Amino acid sequence: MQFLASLLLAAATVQAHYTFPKLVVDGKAEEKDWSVTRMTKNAQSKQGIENPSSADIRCYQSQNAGSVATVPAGATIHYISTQQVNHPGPTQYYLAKVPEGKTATTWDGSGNVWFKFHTEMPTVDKNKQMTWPGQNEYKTTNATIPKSTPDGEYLLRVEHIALHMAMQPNKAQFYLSCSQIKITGGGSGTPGPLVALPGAYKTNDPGILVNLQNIQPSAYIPPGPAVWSG
Ligand SMILES: [Cu+2]
Repeated sequence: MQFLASLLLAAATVQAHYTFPKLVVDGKAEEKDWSVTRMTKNAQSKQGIENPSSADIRCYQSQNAGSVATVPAGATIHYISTQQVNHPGPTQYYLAKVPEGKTATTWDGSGNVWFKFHTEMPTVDKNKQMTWPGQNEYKTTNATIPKSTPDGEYLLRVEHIALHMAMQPNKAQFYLSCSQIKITGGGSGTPGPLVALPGAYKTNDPGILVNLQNIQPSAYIPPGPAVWSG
């Protein structure tokens, strides 16, 4: 019985983590897992990243993907999650434009190239727990690709930051994926501010090292640069 109990406990722990293997654009999901989304190192383990300065914070990838998804500017996107996104914390989305002479299927996303176009603030639920939009769903929350984003190939990055242990340093958990996309029908906006990953996050950022019991929802500060909304 002891053995069974610990097996069940181990299973429950694994259930608490997740990956985002499938991008959905205007309601249409990529054909199969990891076809435009780069397979992540935790595809099996589902473990999050705890060190926000680690190289894995960029895309956490084990390999590039084979294809590139066409995404119209103004499209609504989200990701399918392998498990319930059950931890409190924000979902954020970033884009990085593939430089001249490179392609989305091979580029590594290095440099001051990433801008954030979506983040979220918490509310308090009926149990007086801080909660974020989309918590406990099997998908990430929706975001809109800003209409004025210039055409071209990009890496699209989703992250969910799990904050249930975040009162200790390096115990927030980052769950993320990057997809290879091509934006069409866009505009002449100038996205920014542009940041590097790793680089944009520090262990003691107030949105990463945070005790959710001790703050009001409106006092939460999502980590990273300001949102560019086009
Ligand atoms: Cu978990």
